[in-house]
Amino acid sequence: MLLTNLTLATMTGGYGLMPNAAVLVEDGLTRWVGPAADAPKGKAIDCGGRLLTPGLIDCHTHLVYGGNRANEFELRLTGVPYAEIAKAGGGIMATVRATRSSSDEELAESALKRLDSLLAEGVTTIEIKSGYGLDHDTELRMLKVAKALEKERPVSVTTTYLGAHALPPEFKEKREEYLNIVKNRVLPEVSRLKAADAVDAFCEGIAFSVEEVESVFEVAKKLGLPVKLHAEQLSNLGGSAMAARHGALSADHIEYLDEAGVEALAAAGTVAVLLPGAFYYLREKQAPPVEALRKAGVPMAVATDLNPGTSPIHSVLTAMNMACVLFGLTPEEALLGVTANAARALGFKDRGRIAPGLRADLALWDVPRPGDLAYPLGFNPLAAVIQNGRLVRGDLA
Ligand code: DI6
Ligand code: FE
Repeated sequence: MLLTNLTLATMTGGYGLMPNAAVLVEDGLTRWVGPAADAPKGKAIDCGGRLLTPGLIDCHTHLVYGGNRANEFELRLTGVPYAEIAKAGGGIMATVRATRSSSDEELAESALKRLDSLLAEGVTTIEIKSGYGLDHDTELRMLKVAKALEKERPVSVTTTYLGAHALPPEFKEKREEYLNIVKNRVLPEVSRLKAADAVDAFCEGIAFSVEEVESVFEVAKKLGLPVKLHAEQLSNLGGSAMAARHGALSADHIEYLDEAGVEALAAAGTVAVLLPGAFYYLREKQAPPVEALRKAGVPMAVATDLNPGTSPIHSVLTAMNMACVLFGLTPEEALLGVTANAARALGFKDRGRIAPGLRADLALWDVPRPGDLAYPLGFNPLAAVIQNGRLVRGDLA
């Protein structure tokens, strides 16, 4: 497949803009990229000068879950804080109850609807976390359902075990016992079954302490699983710095990250994953330290954090816009955040940019400039998607 008359955003060194470009796709890979005038001979598809980017990557989601938390949305709008709802048995635990009582089929069916919203905007890779089962069987079921979505839709799914998301009520006053199950029973099984590609935790006053998370990370690393962390979302506990010490792929949320935390991420090459959806829904006041991250050269990714509580956002384009308006990212940083830097946050070297030898996961947009993607809200200019070298959506000509 030879595509010509393209405006390319290769996402190498910023937008990596190439006007009047051509791309050759073969056997699932991008083989050649360059000026249209120098393209290899062959029958080319004229793309009308439209913009071609890498397929978008949503590097932080909780896409698989049971139930719905619209009731909590309404409660929060009357002024009840998220942490208070969580303490009263709502929040994450409400979704845990609904997830445990859902069948695999029910989980898959609702997840597919949400996935379809993301795919309609050019997503070709998605990360999905467990963490709404919190018992051995339901956590493994969530991971299995998440991975199986790959068979239903043209998308790569990478899965993350989030057993340390919240303390299940049956372990109240028995924190250590729960963490021992995570470390000694579920994690080894996750590793043995290759059920997850990474391990995550929620490091927060309402969840787990830095020391508790570190003990989980130590086991994960012994099993060869990379780690990442929900950190500094509602307060500054120092979780990001600890995660960085363990070579974490990413530290996510990080609204309350301090200068020492920024330095730690920079030194470790850990990606800062910004999640403006949760910030927006919780009406948080403190934005992540974007200028400090920029100065320190910490790569920034952007994701939906799609979840039923704090971020029911089913749109990567919306997350990009919010990252610009709420956090002060440039549209270029926002696009890097859902392509090259999102790939890095997931440990992928084979995607997130357009270059010879990388996977041909590509999105064609009916806009002339890459800056046009983060600009509107509720408008989807996607024209076509190539996933793994095949046209899976829309038309190229
Ligand atoms: N941080 C989040 O934003 C989600 N999990 C987490 O650790 C929220 C999950 C939920 O409220 O269901
Ligand atoms: Fe999250």
